[in-house]
Amino acid sequence: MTHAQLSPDSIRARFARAMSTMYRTEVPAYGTLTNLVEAVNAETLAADPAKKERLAATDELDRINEERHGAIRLGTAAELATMRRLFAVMGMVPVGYYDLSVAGVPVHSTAFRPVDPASLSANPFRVFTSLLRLDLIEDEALRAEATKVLDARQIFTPGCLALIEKAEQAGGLDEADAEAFVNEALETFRWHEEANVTAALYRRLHDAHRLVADVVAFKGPHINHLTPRTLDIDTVQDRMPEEGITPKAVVEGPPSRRVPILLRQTSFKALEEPVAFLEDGDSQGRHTARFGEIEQRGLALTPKGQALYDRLLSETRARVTPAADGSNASEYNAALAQVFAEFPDDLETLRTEGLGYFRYAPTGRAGDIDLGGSAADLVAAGVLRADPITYEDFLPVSAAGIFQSNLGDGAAKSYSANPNRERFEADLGAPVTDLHQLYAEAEAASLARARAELSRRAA
Ligand code: OOG
Ligand code: NI
Repeated sequence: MTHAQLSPDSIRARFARAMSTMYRTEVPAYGTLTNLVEAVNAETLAADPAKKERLAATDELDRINEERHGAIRLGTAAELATMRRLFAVMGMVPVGYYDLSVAGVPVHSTAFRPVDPASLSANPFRVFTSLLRLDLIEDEALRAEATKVLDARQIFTPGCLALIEKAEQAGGLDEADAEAFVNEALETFRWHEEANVTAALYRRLHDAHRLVADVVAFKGPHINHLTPRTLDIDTVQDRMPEEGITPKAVVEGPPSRRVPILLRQTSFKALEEPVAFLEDGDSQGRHTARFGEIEQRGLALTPKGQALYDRLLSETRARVTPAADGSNASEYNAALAQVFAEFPDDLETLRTEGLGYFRYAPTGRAGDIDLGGSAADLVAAGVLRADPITYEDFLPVSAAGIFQSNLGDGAAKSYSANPNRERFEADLGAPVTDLHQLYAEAEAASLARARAELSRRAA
């Protein structure tokens, strides 16, 4: 008899918990931050029963305090392709393509995450995964050296590779193998103090771009942050200094609103770490790799809503470009609030104007209604309720802001906008899933279920 297999959802939940435990030891400020976020979440829910009820209705209440996203940066196509297989064992697939070259960061990225609503509510753990683009580095000799170092490293343990293969062949892992897989996979994300290069090469990589040094100089893609989800980012931001944490001056994303949309994020520099380089003598160095971040998630926007968001954000940034040192933060925040006044800020308008995605369910109230009517009619008649679908993805401009604030001031270089999704997908070995399609499907499925239930009751 074969042993029962664990679901990918429960392997992912175990892995997320193991990562969190590891990161707490590696980066103590992360522990402080998660305690603060949990306290503020509890206060927010106590003060706002309607919010609590809505989160319960969309199956998010239980997941909030365990919800995390992390980020890694990879060096080669082969690493990216194997990472895809590793995440697949935990039910995480690549969603979205983010080109960050526009913002002066030589990477392009995707997010590995679960996609179906039940898996998301079980555990939504996601990892923002970037691939270094050495093609954007001008110095040819340096590019060749970096390639040589990257090609020689192996970021996965032999045990991890064997278990990925076993999971692919058997269609899953049993309890003992899942346990071993989580432990082996964790090794890839751990911080390694010993660098893969000499101090001299580190310096040259660093001068080309700090991000190049962060990827090439180390034995593996250390997890560089693990982000808890807060229900009130402004309050957490305000209270962070009391805990000895100094956040970046500007919160990325939309302004503070009655109805949160998309994603708001802020980060702080967590740690400067000692590094042992590959030679005697002047071999001790320091590297800032890891940081902290918090996020608040809101309504997922339709392409129409996203286009409005993109336009208003560009308008804001054309008025005030946030300075890296935070010196014009209040002007930026004022411009953001002013420009975004144009974005409707109540759920009903957001829904009826087709700006956001909603999940439909019967209210339980009977009505003398035409069951073939539109979703809007059924909601207006009081027989269906519409709850906002939460945005599960990332935002390229915000991600660039997070990268830059943690790479240090002056890290931005100018590259011309240079998206290359085809190349990314070839390196990944699979297409990335379109995120709007996922939300549209979730909305349509909820509506179909709700209609079926209404008809059953009417019969
Ligand atoms: C990733 C930065 C982007 C986010 O939440 O948008 C990010 C990185 O620094 O590797 O984490
Ligand atoms: Ni992040």
